[in-house]
Order: sequence, then C-alpha cells, then structure tokens
Amino acid sequence: MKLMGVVNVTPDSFSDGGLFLDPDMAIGHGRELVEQGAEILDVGGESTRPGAAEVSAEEETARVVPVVAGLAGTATVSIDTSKAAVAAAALDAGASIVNDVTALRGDPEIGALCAERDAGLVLMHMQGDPRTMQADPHYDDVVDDVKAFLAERLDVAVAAGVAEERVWLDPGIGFGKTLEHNLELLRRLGELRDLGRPLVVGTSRKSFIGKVDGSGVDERLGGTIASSVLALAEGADVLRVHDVAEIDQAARVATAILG
Ligand code: HH2
Repeated sequence: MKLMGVVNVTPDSFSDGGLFLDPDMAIGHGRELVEQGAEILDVGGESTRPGAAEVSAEEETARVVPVVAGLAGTATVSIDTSKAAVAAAALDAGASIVNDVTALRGDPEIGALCAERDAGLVLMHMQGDPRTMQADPHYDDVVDDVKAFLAERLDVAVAAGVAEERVWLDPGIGFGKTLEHNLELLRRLGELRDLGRPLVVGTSRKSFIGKVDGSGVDERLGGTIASSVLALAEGADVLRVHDVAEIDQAARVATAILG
C-alpha cells in the first residue's frame, strides 16, 4: 500500500483551497507529507469539486510547474490534470504519473503523451462532469457500471500505446455518486480487483462522510480513516489523502492486523 498525499495549488479546492497557492507553501507542504509517509505527491492546479470553475491551461500550468519542479526530487510526483498541455509541462518538470479524473475523455491526447513519456496513468470513474455530476447520478448497479467503465477506459489507454502495467484505476469516490453509491462502491471495492490493475481510492474529507454524520469538511478525519482502512481491507493499493500522518498510522496498524 502506498499513500498519495494531496498538494492542491488552487484557490478553491473543497477542503484546502487557497492554503497552498504560493509555490513555496505548496512545496513545503509536500515535503512535510513525504516526511509523514507519502510516497507519491499528487499536485493539482484545478479543483474538481462539484460546481468548480474551469481554469485555463496557461493558469493551471503556471500554478503547478514550480511546485512539481520543487518536489520532483523528494517523491514520485503525479499531476492531477485533465489537460495534455498541463500534463506535458508537469512531466517536463519531473512528474512521472498523470492522474486524469476524466479517464482520457477530457483530452484524449493524454493517452499518447503518457505512452510517449512512459508515464504512469491513473484513470478515474466519474459520471457527468464536475459542474453537473451531483445533479442526479444514476446507475443500474454502481459497482458493475464503474467496473465496465474502467475496463473500457483501460482498453482506450492501451490502444493509445500506454503499457497496461503503467495504468492504475480509481472508482472516483464522490464523482457523480449519491451517498449510497459511494458506500456500496467502498463495500464492494474488492470486485474491482478483477480488473487486474492497482486500485487508487480517494475518500479524504469528502462530503459522503458529512452525509453520514453531519460533519463539516474540517471535521472528517475519523471518517477518512474508517473509509481508508476499509478500502485497504478490500484491496486498495494507493490511498489519496490530505492527512498523511494519521492515515499512515491507521494503515500500518490495519495492515499489521490483516497480516
Ligand atoms: N479526488 C479529488 C481530486 N482528484 N483523483 C483521483 N484519482 N481520485 C480521487 O478520488 C480524487 C482525485 C478531489 O479531492 P481534492 O483534490 O482534495 O479536491 P479538489 O478537487 O476540490 O481540488
């Protein structure tokens, strides 16, 4: 199991927007997350929270490149973007993984780019797009539907030349899903193991936790720990989290017990 620490260089991310907009602050934060146990740092310059404003490629690149460059020697860096131009600039600056929450639907050129650079690629499930995704999500069977989607997007990535071994898959907790959808995906996460690729799971501070107990965005550490540990027990390989120190301890203890 690996921890992917979140480094948001955005004014509007749902839990830490504006905190690390200054590159030096973001780099300092990333280094701290590595000391706390993150092996991967996921640098993002555009919020994907429901209703978030879109950002130009130029603005997004200007936000992320200095931070990627400042962190590349410290950890494996992934770039959280859906734009090939931003991904290319981040790979030039030292990132080695592209985390595309649109799974190559936003900008299909990301596939060819990852193939050419031999970069890792995270393909995430999302129903709709960030502006509309929470309007009225619907599935026949959320786990079967997400699984079929990820299998299809994996095929698309491989057809674009990405080595299958370089692809990781993510059910996209909170992206076009009701509370029940999120809970069922986490409960049955193990079924996605059939896809044969490492699973990335991001539950950190998300609103489904607040829907369970009414907690605000800065009061969801317990729910993040519970969901992360259960995801681990179901076979998650990478946990994408903001609170690295706490999740690292929880994951170590859970792993020791699970054996
Ligand atoms: N969640 C967020 C962003 N990127 N990428 C993957 N692969 N999986 C996720 O679950 C995921 C993701 C949302 O969290 P955050 O980055 O904290 O917020 P925002 O999108 O508002 O910046």
